[in-house]
Amino acid sequence: MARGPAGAAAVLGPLLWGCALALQGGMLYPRESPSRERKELDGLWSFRADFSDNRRQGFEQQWYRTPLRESGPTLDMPVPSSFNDVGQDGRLRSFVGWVWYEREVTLPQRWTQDLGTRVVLRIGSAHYYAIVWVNGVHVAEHEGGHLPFEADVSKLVQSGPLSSCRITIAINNTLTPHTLPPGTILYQKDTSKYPKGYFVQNTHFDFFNYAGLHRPVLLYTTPTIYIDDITITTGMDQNTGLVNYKVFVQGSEHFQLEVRLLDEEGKVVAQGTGDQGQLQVPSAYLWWPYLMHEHPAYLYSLEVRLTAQTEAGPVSDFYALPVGIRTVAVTENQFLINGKPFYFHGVNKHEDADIRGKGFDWPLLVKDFNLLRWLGANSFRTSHYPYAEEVMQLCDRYGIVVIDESPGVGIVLTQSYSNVSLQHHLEVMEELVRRDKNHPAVVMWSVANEPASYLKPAGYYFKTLIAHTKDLDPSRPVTFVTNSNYEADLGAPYVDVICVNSYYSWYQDYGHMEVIQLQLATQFEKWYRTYQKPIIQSEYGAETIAGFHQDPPLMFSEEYQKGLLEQYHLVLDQKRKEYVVGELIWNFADFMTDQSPQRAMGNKKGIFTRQRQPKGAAFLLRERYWKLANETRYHGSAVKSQCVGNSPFTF
Ligand code: GCB
Repeated sequence: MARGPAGAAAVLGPLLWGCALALQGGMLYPRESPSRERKELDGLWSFRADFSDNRRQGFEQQWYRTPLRESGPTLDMPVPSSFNDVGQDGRLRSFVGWVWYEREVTLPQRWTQDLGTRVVLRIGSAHYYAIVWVNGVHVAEHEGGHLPFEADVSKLVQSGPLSSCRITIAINNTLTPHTLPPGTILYQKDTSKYPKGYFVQNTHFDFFNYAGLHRPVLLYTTPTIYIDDITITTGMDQNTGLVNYKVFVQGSEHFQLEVRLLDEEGKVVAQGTGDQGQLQVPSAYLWWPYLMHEHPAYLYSLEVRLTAQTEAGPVSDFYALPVGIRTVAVTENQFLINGKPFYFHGVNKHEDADIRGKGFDWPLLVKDFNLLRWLGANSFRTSHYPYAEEVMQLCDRYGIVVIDESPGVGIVLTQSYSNVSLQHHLEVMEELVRRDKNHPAVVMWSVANEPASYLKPAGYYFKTLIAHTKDLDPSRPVTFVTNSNYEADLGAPYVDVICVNSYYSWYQDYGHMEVIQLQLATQFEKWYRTYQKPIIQSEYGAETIAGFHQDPPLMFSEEYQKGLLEQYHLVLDQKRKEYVVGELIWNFADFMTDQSPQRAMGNKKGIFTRQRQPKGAAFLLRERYWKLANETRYHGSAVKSQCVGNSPFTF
């Protein structure tokens, strides 16, 4: 949804944010196929931050009308990347307001001349609010920094003799009580202490509000009659895999659809026609999580072929979607995948690294997955926002199970429970489900992290939000992540799984690891007694500066982190025999936060440093996770004897 931040408007000027459009169309990942081409726009873009007092000079002078360099000095800015840490300008690192990106693109001749080609601009993530122009013409607006959006730019690129186009994107990172995540702008009016017009942005979450074009930007083509969306749900009937499909087509009402399901060897195992149906796969290979089965992450390929007759001749479109056949269910004390108890032994992550901030980076991603597999982690939570689509694809391929979280983090102000906020949150869940619904790796939605769920309006807010998410996707459980310290949790009655964060002997009883076992056992018993739902310890951990050693352990040393984890594990080992179904360490790696006296250059609760080097706790967890994997592995079922999912490990 698009709207202007009430507080920010005074300083940042009356923003253009108007009223929201309802969610339209699909958001299939742009894949190449015989009928679809891609042109990646990653690389250097021209960049300019609007440092004017009201941050509105760019709009007043219409920087989108002519090349950005004509408006004044520009910088080279890599895409994808956050803009904050790549330069040497301290003002840019903490900049709040509008920044401008621009890129000239040369297009293949066919794209500009063939009117049967549809050209789409796709932006993987622009944090937080974005306005897009092509050749000076407004083509899209989007609110929310973690989900993709698109604009059909065919008419613009096909309207003249030009074979190039100019893409301008203005991005505003201002957060308000109604954005997700929320934030506030604080104006300091005491002129004896602050210069005139001084303001800062405050947030209630513990990571740096990096901004910019964080994920790939690209142009892709489809025919003008095209496959717009596909929805898959899967099931099992004895040994027969069931793949229910629904295909949405745009551009015509007269078309034929053929659907084929291929196994990993390219053999057709089922086929159908029409825009919806059920494919039955005898003796199906199931999609199993990493380490749960000797052949995890089996992926079929669903090939959808559209054909239509038009006055100009026949049109065809082709899209291939990876499909994993698996089921998910929740009982009073178990989380079941393919009908077998699944125990989450994994991590919480962040999209975060040196220099690039939250910018997508393949080497970093592959390193992270190699570390996850080394660790024996079978799962992670996308704390605290949706991650890049390429991350989700690797999870499918490697069998890493995902709790897919919305950017609902730091919802603590009463204003953030208003109808305006709720409406936006509902739409974000729609965008998230639309993007990630077909990933077998995604087994649960998390609508928020540690919202102030004890506030009165939280009951209605979460009831509505969770019900809506279940309507959008009845095939997956829904949760939100709570804090063990909350006296009341008005949202918990509506979740399927209790996810609870606690930091015993860290934020309370500092240094006293001897209280952990009692306090953690009390926590689990209290939550289970109240709700009779399976529980995941969704965060626990200790701040640790790599290389700090102290024995007997003191806080911030590697020994303390290990000692604290061990105390948690003693209780987890008892309770996982009853109703605890998972443990996710906080955090996979150190990450950047706002500056504060509590944070020494970011949050250091990683078991790896920000540069992905192990602290002592990584080895401790590795031993534990492999042991858990061997205990909880499912022995049975006839599966294909072939290495899938690139797993380098054998049992
Ligand atoms: C939490 C939050 C997480 C913080 C973590 C911490 O409960 O969910 O975002 O980073 O604690 O380290 O304080």
